Amino acid sequence: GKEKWPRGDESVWKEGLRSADEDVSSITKSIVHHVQTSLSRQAYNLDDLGAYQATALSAKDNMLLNWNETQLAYTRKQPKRAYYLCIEYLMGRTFDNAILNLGLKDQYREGIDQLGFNLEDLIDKERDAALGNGGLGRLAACYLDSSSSQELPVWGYSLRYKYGIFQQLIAPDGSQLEAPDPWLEHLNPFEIPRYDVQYEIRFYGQSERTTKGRAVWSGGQEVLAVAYDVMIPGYGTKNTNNLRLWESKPKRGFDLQSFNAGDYERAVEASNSAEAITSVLYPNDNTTFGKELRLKQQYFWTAASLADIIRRFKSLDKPFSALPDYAAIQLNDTHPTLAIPELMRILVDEEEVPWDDAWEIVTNTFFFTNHTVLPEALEKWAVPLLEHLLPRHLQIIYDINLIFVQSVEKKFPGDRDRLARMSLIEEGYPKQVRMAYLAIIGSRKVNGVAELHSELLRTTICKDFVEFFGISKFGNVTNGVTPRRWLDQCNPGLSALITETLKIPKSEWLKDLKKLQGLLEYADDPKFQKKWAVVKQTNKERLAHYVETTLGVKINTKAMFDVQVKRLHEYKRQTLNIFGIIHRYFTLKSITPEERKKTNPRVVFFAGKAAPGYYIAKLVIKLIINVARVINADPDTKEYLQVYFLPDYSVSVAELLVPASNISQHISTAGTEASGTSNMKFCLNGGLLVGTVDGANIEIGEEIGDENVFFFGHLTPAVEDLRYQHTYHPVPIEQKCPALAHVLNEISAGKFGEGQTYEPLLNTVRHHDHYLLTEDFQSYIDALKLVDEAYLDQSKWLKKSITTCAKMGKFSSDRAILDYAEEYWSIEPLTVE
Ligand code: 4GP
Repeated sequence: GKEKWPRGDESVWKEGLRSADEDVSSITKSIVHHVQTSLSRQAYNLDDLGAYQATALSAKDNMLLNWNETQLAYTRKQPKRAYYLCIEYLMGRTFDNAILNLGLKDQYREGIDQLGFNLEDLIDKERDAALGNGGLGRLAACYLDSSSSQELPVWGYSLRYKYGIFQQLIAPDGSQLEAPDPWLEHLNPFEIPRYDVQYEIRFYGQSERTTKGRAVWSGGQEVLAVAYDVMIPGYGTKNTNNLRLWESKPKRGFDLQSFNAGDYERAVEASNSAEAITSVLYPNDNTTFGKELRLKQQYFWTAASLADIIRRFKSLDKPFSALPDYAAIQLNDTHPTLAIPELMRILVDEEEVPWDDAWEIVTNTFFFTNHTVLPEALEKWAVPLLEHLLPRHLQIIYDINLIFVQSVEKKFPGDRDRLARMSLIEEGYPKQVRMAYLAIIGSRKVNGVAELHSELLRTTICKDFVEFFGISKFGNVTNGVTPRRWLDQCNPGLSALITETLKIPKSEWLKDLKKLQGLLEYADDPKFQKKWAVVKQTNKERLAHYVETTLGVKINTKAMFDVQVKRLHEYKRQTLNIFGIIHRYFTLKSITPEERKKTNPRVVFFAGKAAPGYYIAKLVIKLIINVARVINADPDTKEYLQVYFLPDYSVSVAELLVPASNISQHISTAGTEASGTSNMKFCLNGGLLVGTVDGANIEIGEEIGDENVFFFGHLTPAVEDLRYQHTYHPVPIEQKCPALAHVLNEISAGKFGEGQTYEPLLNTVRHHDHYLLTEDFQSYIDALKLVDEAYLDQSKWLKKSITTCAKMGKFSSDRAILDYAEEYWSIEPLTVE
């Protein structure tokens, strides 16, 4: 039946409702309105930044209408929802994506033009929301886009860091310097502060056990979590999901007693410590950081998110046993694992649900994805720290562990080693809680992010757990990327060419990426190849323009563009690339000018940040920059080889690099890169791939044909043996790989600046060589030779490029999110009318 209007005169309300802007004139009206009111400025004193803000506010209004309807539909229809808990969301810019998803980009362009501004200039005024380090956070952003676009009821939860990932500056000597990223220093048009949504979060204090496994946790410090909502517009749909970010605030402004006594510093101490929780994103990728403040962040975020989820569930008036029918909670890596003992605490202590029933609910509500097998990334928290900060949670973890270990003992009687291996508590000084194990036993299903990675999980980290729970608990969802941002938005030329060629509306292939296959029939067509090449060339020129304005250098856009952009990490082997470049440089120097003319000119781009405390990674940046300096200045070779390091890599810089690459490098030691997602972005934009047989590279090869990928290097099963050999039967590098030895010796000898500087880096290769550069260098060089040869035949190359793009359908994040929805969360699309 029809619902009763809640208050006042319904028609007056309805008349007052704003309707969506659909034409240019309503858009310009709304922009002018925001200039006049929200910004209180005028045409006389409006600069690009102000114009951007007013325009963004108008786009936000349009998104908000859809957002409101979406939330109302969810509340009314009560579907099962999924909650994606991720400590990082690397969103990048919002405005361009928003008007594209709303289908209003042309209207905005014209309106802005009429107001005397230029759309691209305004787009450039937006600062990236960089609340993430790399792959993990960007994946989360792609998944939110896909959840809205596929009309799935999904919310994200994270923290509203005041400072995102640091700004990277490069000192004259090539060192990385870090500056803060005060991304909120101007108005952020795309967030809605929800002062009405607040929770109190407790830290420290005492936990007194009572009866029936319950306890009372009291005392300590209480901090407020305040919600900020970010709208996530779907493409070609009204569905607009929500990303809720928590900000920490002191519960009481300051300590009045100290204030009155004149001790002002003391008075604001508590308030500072509360605000510190969400002040900064930890700048580490694929590594843990065992600091108390990080643990505080994790608990603050998971506790606030759970309080919010439980409040919403309780409004449905169902028994707690129904929670898994209404909520699936995705633990994205181990960072939110405290949600497991926190939900136990809420159910057992606050809601008086018996322990076993509570555990049944918990283990049907959570799902866990692992994103890396690197040992330095496996989170463990010291027991004394946990006990101090979260005394009740430690008790709960011990109780969970006791029951679990008993059940393992029952299944494998007398197997002491197994019990020690599987225990949530690792012995030692101090004892540590193994968060991945807690996530595994507390979740309904566990998955990795590419076939190889999921298989490695099943046979290594999770092996004992597979034997205990059975294989069906351990699945795979290969990562994906959103084709909206990573093709349509970043490469409008290619998007238009694809639409024109497929002869279907853009919205059709963008939401069903397998449709790209329709391009295959044109892969050999010289006319189509020509158009394809023109788009690539335009993108290369766009990138060259950016490089010229930021670095002040002109680059040869006729050369092959070769790109490696990602976090600096030893396992990702930027070193292999820079050593390969040095090798190429020496080769070019050793041949005659005539022979040089026959070589394939190459411009190599690097970009990426190193964690501020990661000494070797920072040395790699320094080496790249100093090698570039020498090579770029050499008159003998500069036409054939150029190297650039673009500072301050970001989502927005990636949007320029990805469409411009002819070839990109994904060259991690086999078995170390869980998936990789930029490999997908480059291929989707018709760039070819040089890569190891690792992560999602393998599945890309399966889809597009191995003949279209330049694979090289040892395979995963060989890696362990090789490392063993390196440790117990080391062979000097001169013997194992003379070409690489020569490169290292020249660096030591000071060819690229003070050789001594690089010794610690070079020694990681000379001794032990954990990442197997000496093993893979020769086949890497050989693969690059094949690249050069292939590039000489442009028609064949273009065919490869077109085929690659055409067969990338699998790697849409729409496929991935639907996989999670069906196989894991059991949620269904709900179309907002
Ligand atoms: C990354 C993995 O290193 C990368 O291979 C994967 O594509 C990405 O997650 C998304 O699944 N891991 C991290 C991390 O960023 O911090 O562990």
